[in-house]
Parts: sequence; C-alpha cells; structure tokens
Amino acid sequence: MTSEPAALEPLAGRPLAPAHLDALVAEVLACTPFVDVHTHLFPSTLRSFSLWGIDDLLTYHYLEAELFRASSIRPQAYWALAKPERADLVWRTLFVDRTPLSEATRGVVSVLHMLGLDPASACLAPLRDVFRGLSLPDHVDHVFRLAGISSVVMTNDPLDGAEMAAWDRARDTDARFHAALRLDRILNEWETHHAGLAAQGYAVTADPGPATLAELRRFLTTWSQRFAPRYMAVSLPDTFEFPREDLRSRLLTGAVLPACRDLDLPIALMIGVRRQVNPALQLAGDACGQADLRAVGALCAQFPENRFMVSVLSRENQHELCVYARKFGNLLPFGCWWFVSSASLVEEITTERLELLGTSFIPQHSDARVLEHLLYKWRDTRTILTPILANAYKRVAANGRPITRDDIVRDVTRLFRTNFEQWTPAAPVDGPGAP
Ligand code: FIX
Ligand code: ZN
Repeated sequence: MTSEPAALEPLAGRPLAPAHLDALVAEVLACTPFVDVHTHLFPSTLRSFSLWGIDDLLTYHYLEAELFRASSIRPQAYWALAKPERADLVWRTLFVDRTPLSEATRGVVSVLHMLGLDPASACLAPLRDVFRGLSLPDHVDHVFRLAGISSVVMTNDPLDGAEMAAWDRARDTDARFHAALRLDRILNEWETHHAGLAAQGYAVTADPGPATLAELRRFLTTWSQRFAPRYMAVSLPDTFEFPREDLRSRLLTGAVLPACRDLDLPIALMIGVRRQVNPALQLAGDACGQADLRAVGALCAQFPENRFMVSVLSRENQHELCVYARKFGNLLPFGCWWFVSSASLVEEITTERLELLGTSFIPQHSDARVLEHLLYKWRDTRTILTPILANAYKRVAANGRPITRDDIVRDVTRLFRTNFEQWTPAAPVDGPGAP
C-alpha cells in the first residue's frame, strides 16, 4: 500500500481529465486501507488457530478441490498424509506438473511474488525455510500493510469449545481482529447443538418454547458482551425459506433477531450453500445452489428494525439481491462470496451493483482462512475494481458531471470502510477487538 503521493493533493477538488481517471482510481484504491468484513482468520495470539505459511496456503480447500480433479489420489489416502506431504503433492500436481491458471492457484503465485519468493520453485524446501524464519506477529503486520487492510472481522463460534478455550488462554488480543458471532450450529443444527448451550448453563430444550428462546437471547447477549461482535452471522442453505413454520424460523424470529435489535447489531445472512455434497473432500466438499430470495424480502419487510447484511453464493441470485436492496434500506449486499469470487464474476457482480445501487454496498470480503490470502484477494480486488470504477466515472463525466479526486476518495472510502462502519456502530472498526 502506498502513502498518498503529494502530486495528487492539488487535484483534490479540480475536475479530472478522463485520461487521468484510471491512474487516480488505482492510486486511491491503493492508498485507502480496507476493512475486511468476513474472514476465518485469527490473531497470532491464538497460535493454534492461526493458519499461515506455505503448507497452510497449499492445503487450502479451494486447492484441494482442484487437486482431487487433477490427481489420482483418493481423498482417504490424501487425508492420511501429514500436512507437509499434502502440500508437496498439491504443489507438484497444480504448480509444477500444470500451469497455475485457476483463481486459487494464481493466488498462491501472487502471494509468493508479493513476498519476494520464487513462484516457480521446483520444490517447497526453500519456501519453507523462509516462512520458518518469520516471526508471526511481525509477519501479520507486514501482510496487513502489504494487503492494504486496517482490520478484519473473524468468524467466532460460541459453541466451538476449542476456540473458546483458546480465547480463555490468550494472554493478549489484537485490535485489528474483530469478532462476529457465528450461529450456524444454533440456527442450522439446533437439535444437535442446543446441548452445547445447556452445557454452558442455559436452560434450553430441543423444542424451543418461550423459556428456551429467552435463554438463547441471554446466551447471545452474554457472548456479545464478551466478544463485542461487529455482527451476528449465519450461512444458510439454498433451500432456506422464510416465512416458514420450522425450528430455524422460530429461533431466528424468537431470539436471534430480537437479540440483534437489543444489541444494535446487524445479522449477516450468507445464503445458498449446499454443505457436504461430497463429504470425502471435507471442507472442499461443499457446493452451492440458487436460493429463493423472497425469504430475504420477507425478513426485511417483517423486521424493519433489523439490519440484514446479505451475501449470496450462486451467480443466479446476484441480480435479484440487488433489486431487493433497492426495495429495502435495511438490506446491505456484501462481498462476492466463495464460488463467485473469481475475477470474471466479481467484475460482473460489482458492475451490476454499481449500476443498480450506486455505492451503497460492500464490494468484497476475502473469506481468508490463511493469513497470506489477504495479499492476493485484496490485490485482485483492487485490480478488478480499478477499471470498473474508472469507467463509471468516465461515463458520468461524459454525461456532463465532472469528477474530482475528492469524489473518488469519498466513494472508495464508503465502499470499503464507512458502509460497514455505519452498519456496525457498536465500536470503532480500528479500535479494541475481541476479548
Ligand atoms: O460459510 C462460510 O463462511 C464459508 O465462507 C466457508 O464455509 C467456506 O469453507 C469458505 O472458506 C469459503 O471461502
Ligand atoms: Zn466464510
């Protein structure tokens, strides 16, 4: 990330020549620190949960999905390997025996290049040596600076005993890592996981009546007081429907949405995942499907006091989400999630959102699972956004409204910072993070 070149200052309020717009948009994107609103990252203080370095980069489920297509190895045999052996196989199969053309393989090339390492290395030993020599806290600082990220929002599951124990042990926090309370186990697997609340001392039953709903609300409030989350979040299948007489709807409307209102928190709905269509691939075994977004419209209409951040996994749902956002001010589309995070789809989705919503959306989140993912996912986002924004400015300038540098700075800041900050007012985005 570069600091603001002095040359740009005098341009502040002056109308810009269209020929300057690409360079200036690229410059403003480069020097605006972004907030990454959804990741699976943890601070270095939670060492056992922090993924980083070449072996974690290569055993990322996006690459494993591609390995199982390219290699004859059976999943069972692959999982029986130690992590470095898995990484060696992924490297040899996807980066040595093949050209790394996919979004995920290209990402690793980009990371190695940005860190000054050799993306064409025949083997991983020299790369491992470099990562082994790094101090993780310094590396986190370096990656955040290089990626142009000021803070990230984690994914924290209050029913994940191992994660919560790790937080208990953590002696320190990192103000750049913010919490989000992830409720998949509660809203998607209550029958199995209500016992987890009971084990924490909450009087809940499998069939949630008023008493159980009140206890669930108390559970969410207690964990929010501890974690100061930016939002609550849940991923939902493509079969998600609302309104509907089912357990999830009762938990959602009877406890989760009321708790969000109490705590002035939005809820993030990530809709359209088909979990484990091929369980043998573990995390790589999930797929997507087109959802019926009338559920989103119904939730926004029925709960005007709640704020809904929504990301959809199927390409076919993107346009409809934009249209619903034009109907409901309490709906904020965010990110090009997972299977729609490749360059051509980010371009299509972002252009459509800009045309239908102006700057009232959050263009991207990284979904980073490994620290260095921040490098290529945000480099790609800046590269993809530059022509999209510059062309939009050229169009409005050609229509007769000159564009100034201040316009670009304000719009980029809104897209990658203030839209989120205004929707999650609980605490400053660059302030104290998780407990
Ligand atoms: O539900 C989610 O937060 C998804 O992002 C993950 O489940 C998924 O495995 C992932 O890492 C996508 O990028
Ligand atoms: Zn995610």
